[in-house]
Amino acid sequence: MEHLDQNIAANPSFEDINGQAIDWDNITNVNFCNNVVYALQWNNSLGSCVEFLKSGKNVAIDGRSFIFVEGQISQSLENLNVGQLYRVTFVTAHPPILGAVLANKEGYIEFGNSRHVFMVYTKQDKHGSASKELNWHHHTFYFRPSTTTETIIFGSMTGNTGILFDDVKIQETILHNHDEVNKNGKHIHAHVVALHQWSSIHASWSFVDPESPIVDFMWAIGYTEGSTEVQGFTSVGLNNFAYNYNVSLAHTSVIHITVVATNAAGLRKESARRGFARRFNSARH
Ligand SMILES: [Ca+2]
Repeated sequence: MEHLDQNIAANPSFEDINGQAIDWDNITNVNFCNNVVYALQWNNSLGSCVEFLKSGKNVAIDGRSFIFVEGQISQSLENLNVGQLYRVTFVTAHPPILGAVLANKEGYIEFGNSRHVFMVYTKQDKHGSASKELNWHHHTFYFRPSTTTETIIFGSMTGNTGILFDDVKIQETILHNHDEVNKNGKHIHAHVVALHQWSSIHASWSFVDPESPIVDFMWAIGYTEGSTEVQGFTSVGLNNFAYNYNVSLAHTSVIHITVVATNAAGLRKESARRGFARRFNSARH
């Protein structure tokens, strides 16, 4: 599986804005939604609140600014290759509501007719209040366009007080059918986000069976090759990717993801991949 370098999202890092940005470094008491702004190339849905945050320090994941969204923003993507697999990666974080105890939040991404919900975990300091420091979560999803023009939407679930987004990448993916790639497990990609007791695991894969079409994928997560202590085998149908936002990892740095493809003839092919549980931000206080 190869991800092409070209990012087809416009203004993907929310650096170009129409309106006034809020200076992160001078935030004392955040009062969002007084003055709604627009990210160039992005549309705000009716009733949504969108704000820009800017910092001279390295607060954004990419560039200097990032976006706060309560409700949803969207962008129309054109000249898509119908039926091809596209990868969407982005980062999210909680907005800084100083002194308040935060709950975990949910956001969603929509592309064409498919919607995926993701979690944004909180990080609390020793006193139980929220930290001003951002804990960016990395997310990965895959989509297959059914027409050459599709709308991509990023949003926060109803009842939430909004989510920060940065660094959107939308890249076309090419699936290869090379035996040597299939043998060494390089056709499974995985990343892990671990934040205190919460973790999420994203995995994607490419299997090609030249003799009989694949009809089902199952994936499992464990601490040794082929094992399932963290997550038992779970079917994801014909999806080339899967995610689990509710994972408890023991204190270990290695996880193994096993994917089983079943073809129309009922034959199964198994492949395992070792992933490293990168602990984003977990050492900071
Ligand atoms: Ca940015």
